Amino acid sequence: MKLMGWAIALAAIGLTPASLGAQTPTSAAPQAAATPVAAAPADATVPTVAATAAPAPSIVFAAPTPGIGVPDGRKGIQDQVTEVGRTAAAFHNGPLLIMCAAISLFVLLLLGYTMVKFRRSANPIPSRTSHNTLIEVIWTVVPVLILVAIAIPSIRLLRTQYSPPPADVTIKVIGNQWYWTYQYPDNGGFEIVSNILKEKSEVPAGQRFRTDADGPPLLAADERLVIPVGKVVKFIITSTDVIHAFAIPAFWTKMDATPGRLNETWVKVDRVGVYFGQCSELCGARHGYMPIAVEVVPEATFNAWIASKGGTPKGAKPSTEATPAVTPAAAPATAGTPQADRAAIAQPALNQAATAQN
Ligand SMILES: [Cu+2]
Repeated sequence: MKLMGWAIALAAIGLTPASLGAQTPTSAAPQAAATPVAAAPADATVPTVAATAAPAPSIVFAAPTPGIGVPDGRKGIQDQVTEVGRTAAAFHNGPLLIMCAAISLFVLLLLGYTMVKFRRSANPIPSRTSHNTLIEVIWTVVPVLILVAIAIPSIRLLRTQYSPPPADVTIKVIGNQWYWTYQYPDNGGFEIVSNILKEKSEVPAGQRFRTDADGPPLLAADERLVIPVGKVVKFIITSTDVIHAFAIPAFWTKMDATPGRLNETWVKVDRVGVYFGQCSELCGARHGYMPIAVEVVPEATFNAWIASKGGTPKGAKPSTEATPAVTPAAAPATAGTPQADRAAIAQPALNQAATAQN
């Protein structure tokens, strides 16, 4: 009777063996998914000896083209490979520079004229003139007109830059101290971890180091952000720790990566190649060591690369959908967390662990 009493009491508070069994897998699953993700950044910052055992990439990355997408000692803005970049660079190199030079020259000449004409030796009794209505109107109206002339094309350019057309590919860019991760939510949700490539003298024998084919010192990365040529690529940019900035000069792209916030920008690159950028927000001790290397490839190559990372081309049926979801009746506790989401979390973790070894 005593046992019966205990059984009734346990059933009343819902702690029957059956309900305990149902809770266990659901609470354990997020932990299993989260563990590799948490461990990966540590692996990424401290390369392991197994680095050389990583599989070769399925596509051959291009070597940088001197003068394109990479600083080569020239002064001025890098050659632009997006329409927005070309328009902005032309605006900067044309009207803006001409206006700046003209205004600087005018002010310099005016200063020189005033210094000579109104010098003390030539004017023992200084003029007491303090107002001149015409001059005051001119020096108010002319600067306003100059600013309006600059503002109209600038605002048009900003509107183009910050109103993304419908995206062909969406990539989530995440800044971390001090490396980048790139997620491809349209292509199965896999994730790439991109670290700086160290110089030969900085790594133990047998480990991967930077070569000229990877890119210049401080700009070469072990994993490149791969995007298709001629397609609208939307970047959703955020950070896990402090403020970073995702900047690629040849695309005219610079956007802050702010923790807890999603910023958005886009590019449509019309030239195949490799382009380099850097974190452009002072983010800590290794701020100068988190380069961005972007490989722009034809769409077929992009799809092959996606497949090599375990992803699926956009529009294709993701392999994760083949797994039947747990029915709500069998696992009521999972109702708020779809099975597909959990698979999407687990899959980047596997890719992250693999790529972190490079
Ligand atoms: Cu940074």
